[in-house]
Amino acid sequence: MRNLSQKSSVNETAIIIATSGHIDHGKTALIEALTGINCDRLPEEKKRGMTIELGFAHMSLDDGRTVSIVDVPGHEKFIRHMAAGAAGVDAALLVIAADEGIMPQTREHLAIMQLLGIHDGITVITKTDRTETTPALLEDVKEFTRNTFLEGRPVISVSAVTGKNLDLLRMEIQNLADRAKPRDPSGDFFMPLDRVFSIAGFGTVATGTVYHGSISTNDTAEILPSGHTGRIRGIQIHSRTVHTARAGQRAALNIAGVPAGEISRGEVICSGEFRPVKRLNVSVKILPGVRTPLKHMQRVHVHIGTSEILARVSLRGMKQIEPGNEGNARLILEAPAVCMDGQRFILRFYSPLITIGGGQVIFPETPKPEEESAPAQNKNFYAIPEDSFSAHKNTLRKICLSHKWRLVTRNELQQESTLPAKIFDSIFRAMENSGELALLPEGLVLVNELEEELMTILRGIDGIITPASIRDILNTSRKYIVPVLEYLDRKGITRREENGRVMR
Ligand SMILES: Nc1nc2c(ncn2[C@@H]2O[C@H](COP(=O)(O)OP(=O)(O)O)[C@@H](O)[C@H]2O)c(=O)[nH]1
Ligand SMILES: [Mg+2]
Repeated sequence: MRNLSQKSSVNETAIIIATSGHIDHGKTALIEALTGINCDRLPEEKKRGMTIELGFAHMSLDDGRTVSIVDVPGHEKFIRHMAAGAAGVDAALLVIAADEGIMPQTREHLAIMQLLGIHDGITVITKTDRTETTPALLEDVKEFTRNTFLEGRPVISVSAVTGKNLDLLRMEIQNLADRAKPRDPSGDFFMPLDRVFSIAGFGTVATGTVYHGSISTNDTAEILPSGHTGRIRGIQIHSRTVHTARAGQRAALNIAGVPAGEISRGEVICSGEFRPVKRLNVSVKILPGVRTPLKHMQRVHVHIGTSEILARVSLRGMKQIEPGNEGNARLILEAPAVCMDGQRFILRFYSPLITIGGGQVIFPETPKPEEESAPAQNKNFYAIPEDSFSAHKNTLRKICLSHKWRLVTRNELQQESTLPAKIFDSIFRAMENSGELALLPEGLVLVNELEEELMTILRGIDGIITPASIRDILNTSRKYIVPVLEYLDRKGITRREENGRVMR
């Protein structure tokens, strides 16, 4: 925040990228080689040659846009910092050292990135001045990234020491920026805090990744859960003073009226009607490699936004969720959280501390009057009582079934349900996450009852399956059958052959 008073226009932020990968694989060195910025700024980091805290850098693309970079620590002890830094970014650089290959935190970081819903990135093989990238390593990487967001994405061998292929990497980062969907800056402002400090003459400064909405100088905002209200005295993006910070940017906010000692990392600065809650309805996925299932009422660490909160997982009727499986659950938090509908989170076992899975907030629950003094209704939370939640699910299921094999589209389903868009989105996503329905190509919706009916029919077909043969059995048209078959191909149930499809 050095030049806080200096006004200048900032170049558009194209994308925020986070590093990921095992300790000592060259993440920080790579970012320094790319940007000239050394992210290990703490004296202890310099002394130990190890990243502990999050580091922040940025680089300019040829077209003038800026790429923000969050450098995360690789050490397993600092996964909480990693999860805080990676949440809310657009893409990942997965760094793997050529001489060591895939290591435990390479796996854990990729799993976390995947669970956080990050959907684009680049695999970077570093230290290739020491060891050439071997065909065996490339094969390992291909196998390791299969069925993840890095499958089919570029793999680039570089050296931070000689600068080899850094131009190629820059080009791929530009491509990444071109592929990224611009974020919508409208709506309420929401930024989890990752650093809070005080600068003499300016006062409190808080930094973070803006998840949603925008904020301008002189706006007031709340910091939750602590409940402070402050005025935005100044905003900087990459050390330049700007008037407004928007979704998809890294911002530093100078906040008047709130002492730095009274707010901390993990809190959210927001406008609108966000409220802290202690119960979260969520969908949960347990990683396939975890040794034990997630049990009902198990105590876990929840990493959401930049916060880490202890919680018990109520599985509502289920005894446990097996590794590789998904289910709906309720998190009973030991401290309040402030989050958005649809926000991703990571779950780690209480002990031993390993990442076991993650999920998505379906909608934060209305605070109970005895728990919170905050108002119950809230336009960001769409708190839907549990019984009407199941009722809405049932309505959607019935509408889908009433159309039989002339499948409804997602839009038609919303219209017929007459549910407001936000509530519909929440319920639809919950049903998608729990496997109660699937969204097919062309926007068609397939509920699992129909899918099961089709599976029975397919199992009865001996040999080649064609759209025409199923169309006649189901009394429908090709228009619906082709997207269904494409979906089954994608799921690995059917496989395309020359004359049609076969069951795998
Ligand atoms: N020879 C060589 N050494 C590297 C390269 N990149 C990083 N290193 C060294 O590897 C060590 C760990 O690098 P660092 O960037 O701190 O790893 P991080 O823990 O992943 O951030 C340091 O001693 C670096 O100087 C590289 O491309 N070539
Ligand atoms: Mg580092």
